[in-house]
Amino acid sequence: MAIDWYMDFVDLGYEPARDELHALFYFEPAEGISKEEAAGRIASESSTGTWTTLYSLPKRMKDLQATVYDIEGNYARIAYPLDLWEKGNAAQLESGIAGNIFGMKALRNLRLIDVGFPTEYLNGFKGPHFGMEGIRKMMRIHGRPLTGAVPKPKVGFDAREHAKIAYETWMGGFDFVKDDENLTSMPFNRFGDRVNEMTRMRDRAEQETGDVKSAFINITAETATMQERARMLADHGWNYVMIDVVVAGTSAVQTMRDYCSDLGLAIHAHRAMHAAFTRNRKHGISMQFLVKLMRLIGVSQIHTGTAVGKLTGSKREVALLANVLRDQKVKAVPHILIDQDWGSIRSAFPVSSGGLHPGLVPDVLDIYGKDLVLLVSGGIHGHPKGTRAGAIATLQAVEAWNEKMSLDEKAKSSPELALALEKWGYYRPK
Ligand code: CAP
Ligand code: MG
Repeated sequence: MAIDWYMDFVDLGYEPARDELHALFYFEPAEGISKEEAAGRIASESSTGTWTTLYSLPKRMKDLQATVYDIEGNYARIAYPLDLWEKGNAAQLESGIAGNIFGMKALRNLRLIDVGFPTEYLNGFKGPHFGMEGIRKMMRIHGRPLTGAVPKPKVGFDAREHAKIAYETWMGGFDFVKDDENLTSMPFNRFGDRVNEMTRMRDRAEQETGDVKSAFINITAETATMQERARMLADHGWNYVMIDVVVAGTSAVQTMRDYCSDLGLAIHAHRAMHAAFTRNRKHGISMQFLVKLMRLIGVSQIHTGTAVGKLTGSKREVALLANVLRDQKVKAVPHILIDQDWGSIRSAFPVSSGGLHPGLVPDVLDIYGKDLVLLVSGGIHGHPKGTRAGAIATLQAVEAWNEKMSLDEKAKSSPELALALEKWGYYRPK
């Protein structure tokens, strides 16, 4: 009498139905477990299976079973019937295809790489409120990257000092000032004080420059407080909030997407903590899946890496993440991306940040092109002539890239860039 039925979830000749959800996994079976059985266990545990055969099984179960339809080396593709997924419930999606399966003893390693969503599933979500075009229109920025900086060090300034640095950043020509991921509301810099000081400085900078100036002010907290903070920002004329989406949680981001949309607020998604599960190439969840989920839920932009800065992510990976966020139809890349037609889901901006300075700007723009939010933080506040000069130097580097001119050439007529190159050259932080 068989005690398990994992192989019932494997059919390598199966042709997935158009309205099924497809998942791509990297997997390594444990000792003594065949690849077919290991893949069958993934499909079973993430759909209608369990560890033992059962006394009785309603017919409906068979229709709801996931099916392993392709195994190529250590890569398995699994098709999931649409009825397994609650419409519009992103957390339930994660519990299914990114839940128990990571802890199965039958696997040494498992990594969820990508998911292909059928149109019927996409229709359960609203996606980004603005899209890249909407953001550009709102900010009156066309034909160039959007630029911003974080006051550095990460935390420790009081609200007035923080806003002063913001003013210098805006006067240097940058569009945005971003809170750091761990700055929320502390005794030395209360959220309300920061909003008031930042509003004062924004109004002054907008008056003096004639440009739209904005900020990604971090509202991360439990959801009711995030709603209160979003309302405060909207009341003070801001057009963005920032949320650390991984630590806030998928359901909180879903709630805030609609709440912010009603207030006309875009969401800047910081991805702090992602590397706890995206970094290990053999186990965890890919950044492709995280950016895809966040575009589906509807953030306006999310960090995707620099390839040349201080945090992980190869050039190829970074460029593919940008495609997942910006393109209408994402092409398949073997073992990395499943093709995805986003239908009516609007686009979102990739955000490149982390260890950047003017000398690295062309490398980043070579990867991303101009549809990007470029954040250079330490790389402007560390400029020999200070924040404003650092922002000017960064924008001179963006100009050089646009003009297809080397930075050394540009520096001959751009003193702020010359000083930045003197200090950092083309150094790539580790
Ligand atoms: C960058 C940053 C961002 C990282 C996040 C920091 O500051 O503010 O949080 O970019 O990484 O705290 O390090 P610097 P990622 O520009 O001074 O490094 O963008 O990869 O999610
Ligand atoms: Mg930061």
